[in-house]
Amino acid sequence: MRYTIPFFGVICFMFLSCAEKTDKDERPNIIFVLADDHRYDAMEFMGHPFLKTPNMNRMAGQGLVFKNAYVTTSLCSPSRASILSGLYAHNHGVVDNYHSVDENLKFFPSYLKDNGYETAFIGKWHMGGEDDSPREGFDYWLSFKGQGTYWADGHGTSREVPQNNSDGFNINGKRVPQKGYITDELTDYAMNWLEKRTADKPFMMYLSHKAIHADFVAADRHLGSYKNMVVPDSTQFKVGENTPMWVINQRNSRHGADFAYNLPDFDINEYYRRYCETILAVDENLGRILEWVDDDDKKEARKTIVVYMGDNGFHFGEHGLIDKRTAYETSVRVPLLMYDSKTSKGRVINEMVANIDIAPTFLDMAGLPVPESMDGRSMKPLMEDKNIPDWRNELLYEYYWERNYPFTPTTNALLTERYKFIRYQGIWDLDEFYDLELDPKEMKNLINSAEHEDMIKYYRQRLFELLKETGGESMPLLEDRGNYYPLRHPEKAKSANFPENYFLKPKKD
Ligand SMILES: [Ca+2]
Repeated sequence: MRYTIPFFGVICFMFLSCAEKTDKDERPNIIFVLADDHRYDAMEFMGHPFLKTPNMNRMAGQGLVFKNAYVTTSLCSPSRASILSGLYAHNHGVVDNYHSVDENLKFFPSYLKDNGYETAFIGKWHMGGEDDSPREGFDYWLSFKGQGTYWADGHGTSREVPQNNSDGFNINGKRVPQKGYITDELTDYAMNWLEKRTADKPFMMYLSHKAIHADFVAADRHLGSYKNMVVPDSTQFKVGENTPMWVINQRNSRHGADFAYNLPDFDINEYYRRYCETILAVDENLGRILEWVDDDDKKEARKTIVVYMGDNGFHFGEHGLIDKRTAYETSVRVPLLMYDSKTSKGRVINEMVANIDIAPTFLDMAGLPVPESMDGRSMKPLMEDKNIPDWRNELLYEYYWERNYPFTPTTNALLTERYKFIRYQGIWDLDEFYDLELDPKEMKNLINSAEHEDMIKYYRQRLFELLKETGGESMPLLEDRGNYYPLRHPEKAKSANFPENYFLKPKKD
């Protein structure tokens, strides 16, 4: 049965705005569910034409929806490190998917554990490749090496995925075989941990799904659910105006719509259907957690907040691309939803928030000070519907070139609610500037627009100011590791021409 307390009365209790006045044990429990590569619009309540996500809808309808949630780096390991540390990639140093984390880096679970929280990590860690041994800050640990696998026997996979492996789970240092479908099984372990725990202290559980990472494999029960459905917006395959050469060239690459994963017969509609079918188990299993939280008989459940987030987005043909990494909307925007059992009315929060805000928020919710070194900021006041006049209205974005996928350059961007400036490092190419209000699909690059010249100049300057303020003026240079994917298809899209304005204009007389 659901409580019917007036909404505003609930907020204070719900998010413990009164933390300092309450007993330590009244601090909230936190269940953080992280999905991999879940783009912001792949949820039913976002108006998706066929995808059904009843539990994400419920979180949105009865909880908080952060409409403008971003990642500051759109790649698995760097984004995960930002979530855990509250730092930009240029400060935590995890700038690719291949290197381990600096041992001196302290993640938010350690702060919580040191201050009386029971903590659990269950799922994909993916920082440090082949090592899935227990990390600092967790009382309970279950993880797997690299990308793990959807099924232990690998069925349903259509290609070899780098860093996939079937070596089972590492549970508190012991190898245990994987038995079932990964999303179900990780949630089984999560539910089991919730049911069996006896400690008389608040908890933080970090459930980190393998889904919905490529190569997408849905649970057997969901196979064929979206048969014959196609990518909703086919206009997205077009190349826009003044598109940088590297984008046009990436189209015919491992991360391009023409030669995705270097498969000559790649079918993007089929791939998208598989993505949506794989989301179904994430939603269903989220429902199991919401059900636990909704159980009025459990005191523990009533003070629990569930947070659902994606670690980065994913292109399905936008700009001729697949994968993520870029500063485009479908890559940088993520779902961010919050839910507890006592709130019945949903609320949309429009402020710009990011992966770097998760750690400060959780510390703040636990009544702990947010270390000054953290780049992110606590979202707790926004959760409490407070007016925060100095909340950020701009956000830094960065991506560091990986030799493995040589087509996407090092990228720095400045995002505001309406405009986006994107700068590339180390290549002979166009930068980008978009008016997202007039051009939400980023099809018209205004970088050469005379009308926007002053604004672009300001954005460029501001980008460097923010880099300087946050210590982002130097770039880590890490050793090349992993596979190299330079292949192009000889019969697909040709190389880009240089932009017209790069050519010397002949003199008129
Ligand atoms: Ca990811």
